[in-house]
Amino acid sequence: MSTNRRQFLSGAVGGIVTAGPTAGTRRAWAQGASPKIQPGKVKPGGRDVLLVVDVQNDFIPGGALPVKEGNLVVPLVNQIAAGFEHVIMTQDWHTPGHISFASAHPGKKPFETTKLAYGTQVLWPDHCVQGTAGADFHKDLKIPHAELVIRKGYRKQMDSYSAFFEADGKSTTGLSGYVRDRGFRRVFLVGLATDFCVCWSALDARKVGLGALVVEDPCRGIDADGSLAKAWDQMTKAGVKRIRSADLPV
Ligand code: VGL
Ligand code: ZN
Repeated sequence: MSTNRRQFLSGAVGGIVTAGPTAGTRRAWAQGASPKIQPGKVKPGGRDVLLVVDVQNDFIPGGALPVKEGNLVVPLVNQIAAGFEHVIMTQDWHTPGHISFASAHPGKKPFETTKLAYGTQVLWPDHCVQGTAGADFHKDLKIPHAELVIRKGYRKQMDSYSAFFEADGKSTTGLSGYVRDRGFRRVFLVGLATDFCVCWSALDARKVGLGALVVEDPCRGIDADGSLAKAWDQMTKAGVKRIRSADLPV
């Protein structure tokens, strides 16, 4: 992709606030308040796509790698998805004995880390094993018009938090090509977990020149060792917008 197209695309996010700030709002910003997007002012259109990240049984309380309150995102995700013409869902999809599992590393426990060829890997409980009930989408997730389900983390020797690139930052899932071919310009992200798969996907969306907006309330984080605050920091620095469902016309 050319630099010009990248610049154009990254500028696209700037167009979401339709009303200009009032003098009072500008004063508040000058005093350090972050610019708030007006309720209902972000209007998804034909060049926007909603990425529903890993709303799978293993990430729900009771699952193998439960995300606190993960179940609470489901009704909101359904509601938001209904307002999008285009939806892509992701599914964490590991081989048995996957390299990201603590059980594959003798002496290691879940949430410890290890060094692998592609960098530091957090080690997880066995989760989202291909074809198991834990890898299924939550039974109440209802997005019949989703156009693509992208599976990731299926290479035994490499993890993939991001829906775009695997943990080496180079191996592609094919999603950036799909998004380009479909002409999408902005990706809205919801799902689990904020600080891992949502964050890494949002950062990679920016890397391939897309606008990226994380809708905060239909997300929940794992927050292992400060990972949630770090994730928001990284996302903000990369130009990922943080919005709430109330900013959408749903
Ligand atoms: C995820 C840890 C391991 C996620 C997936 O969906 O955020 N986190 N695998
Ligand atoms: Zn995983």
